[in-house]
Amino acid sequence: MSFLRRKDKKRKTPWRTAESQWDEQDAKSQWDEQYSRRLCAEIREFNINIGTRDRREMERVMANLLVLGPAKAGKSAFINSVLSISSGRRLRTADSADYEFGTVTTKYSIYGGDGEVDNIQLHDTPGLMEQEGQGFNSENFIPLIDGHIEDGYEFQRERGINESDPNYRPNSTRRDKINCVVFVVDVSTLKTLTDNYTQQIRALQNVLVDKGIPQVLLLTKCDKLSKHARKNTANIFRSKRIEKYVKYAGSKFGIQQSYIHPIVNYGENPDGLDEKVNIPILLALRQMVYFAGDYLENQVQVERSTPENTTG
Ligand SMILES: Nc1nc2c(ncn2[C@@H]2O[C@H](COP(=O)(O)OP(=O)(O)OP(=O)(O)O)[C@@H](O)[C@H]2O)c(=O)[nH]1
Ligand SMILES: [Mg+2]
Repeated sequence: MSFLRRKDKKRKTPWRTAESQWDEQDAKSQWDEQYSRRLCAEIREFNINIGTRDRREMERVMANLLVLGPAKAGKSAFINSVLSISSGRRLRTADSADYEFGTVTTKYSIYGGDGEVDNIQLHDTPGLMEQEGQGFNSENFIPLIDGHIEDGYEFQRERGINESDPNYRPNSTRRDKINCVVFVVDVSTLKTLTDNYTQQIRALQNVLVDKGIPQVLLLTKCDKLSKHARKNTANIFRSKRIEKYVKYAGSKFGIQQSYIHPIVNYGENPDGLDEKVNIPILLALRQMVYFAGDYLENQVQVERSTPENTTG
């Protein structure tokens, strides 16, 4: 892994290109407010066909994004960043802090649904932790993605949710279910992330593969890894070190590189918004919404062919 320690050099052209994830327009766009607005509009206006091939019936995607990852990875900070971009001002709705022990988030909380991008819901969870019985309880994973857990559920260390819990939702609908999972990893800890975490994440990924639910990976705190990204977030796709870490994360988690998004979250200082910070976050969010839409469109077709399976 010595390549991960090499000096951070800046490329003349971005390493992410139109061939890998970006469209032609992305590759040509100036990183300005107009581009940030265009990305918001593409996210907000993304439609899927819930009719048939012959009688199309378009519906706006409501993306239900489940955010998972190690404690302190920046999950809640990502949610606050998205909510801030959507509302046009800095918000700190989800609890996010530099907390030495345990996980700051202890409850399952659902955010979103208004502002510039009003078609996404972000589902915040407690962080994964090394010790069993702490943080995210993986027994809750399947009930969560199947939409059986209501907003506000306090995670229990010793047991997963069961049907007698007040936050248990017996009959979930398509609107309650998760349609894309977002794994969040702090890029500055990627190299030292223990096998315990990698295995926990891999186990969750296997469930998603079985269910056909799409997943993406966010690499947060790129400002800590690259001085170029720290100086100007627009350099995130020009930093050779970040490029290498994206490749490394791809092999560590078995995820295609174009599904891995390096970002810098808005931090604890209350400064305003900056489109150079917004753009990598919006590029990631756009892919999540597209993936959620593809999955939903597919689900609608499956439900149509088996009408008795509309609830779960
Ligand atoms: N420099 C930097 N700090 C970040 C970034 N993202 C998050 N942080 C900081 O990292 C710390 C942890 O962030 P949280 O958002 O609370 O992390 P979390 O994954 O929600 O943590 P738990 O809820 O405890 O699992 C906070 O102090 C954040 O301000 C980033 O991109 N860059
Ligand atoms: Mg949190």
